[in-house]
Amino acid sequence: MKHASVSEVRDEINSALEQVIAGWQGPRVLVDAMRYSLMAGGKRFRPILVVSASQVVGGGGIDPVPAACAVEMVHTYSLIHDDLPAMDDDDYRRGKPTCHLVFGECLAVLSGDALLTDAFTLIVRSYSSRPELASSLVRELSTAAGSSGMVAGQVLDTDPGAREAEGADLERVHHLKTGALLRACVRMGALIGGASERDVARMDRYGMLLGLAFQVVDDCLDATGDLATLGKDPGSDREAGKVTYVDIMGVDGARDYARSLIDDALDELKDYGERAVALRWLARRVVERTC
Ligand code: GRG
Repeated sequence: MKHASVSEVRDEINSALEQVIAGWQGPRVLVDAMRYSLMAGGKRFRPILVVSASQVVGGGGIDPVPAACAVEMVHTYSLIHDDLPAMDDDDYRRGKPTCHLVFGECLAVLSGDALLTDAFTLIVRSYSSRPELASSLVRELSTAAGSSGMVAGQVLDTDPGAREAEGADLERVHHLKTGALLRACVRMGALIGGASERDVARMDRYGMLLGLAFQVVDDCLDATGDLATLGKDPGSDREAGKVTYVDIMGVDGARDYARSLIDDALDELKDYGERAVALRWLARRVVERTC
């Protein structure tokens, strides 16, 4: 699937996810809950990043799609858990009632657990002929998602006491909560594509800048968007009393900051010519997006 357009990659990810789901053998109600959230219509930004980063460094002949699907499964788990009453208590996600409203809290917790766990099974099975690559991909994804990555960010974001005790500023919280997974996407794609250490380092910096810009724009959308365009309730940050980039810089200032982060991210791609077309497009989408 080298050099396919972004929408072709999205279609390929969606069909691959359907195939993954077809292989699930758990209780029907669990599979239904997992499928409901996974196929609810996300942008597939993270899996597209994995595939696009693999193309930048040559592609290497190894299929990035299973790793891309695994990242989307981890992302979907985090959204299901984030929406629970114990966390953000949200009613809508991806334009549909949240998983716990449809299936109940117990199944929502468990379907998130299963998506997270099955993501690693998918990687290990799909790359079994390349055990070193499989191990590197598991390390990248587990580190990004775990107690020193996304979960750490979620704790700092939801617990002001923990944030204060750790001396964590807003930027640190977002690097962990949103940036770590986006960074892992491009690092995983680069590893699948057979990247040199220098390329991985460039992808890492691109991912870090993109992740921060993504969150800054998310704060703007939370302050200015509506349910119809966002697919989730806006204003949840304000309701939860969270400090956002909009509080610090205003909407225009936050948008300017996001643009400057994206300019820096694009700089990291300047040596890759045509092979980085998709990564450049994705970076621009981060600041242009409305949902
Ligand atoms: C529960 C461990 C745990 C972590 C939750 C993802 C997350 C961490 C919280 C979601 C809340 C939020 C608004 C985070 C900021 C940015 C973000 C991750 C938005 C959702 O991702 P999109 O916009 O969503 O890519 P789609 O639905 O398109 O996949």
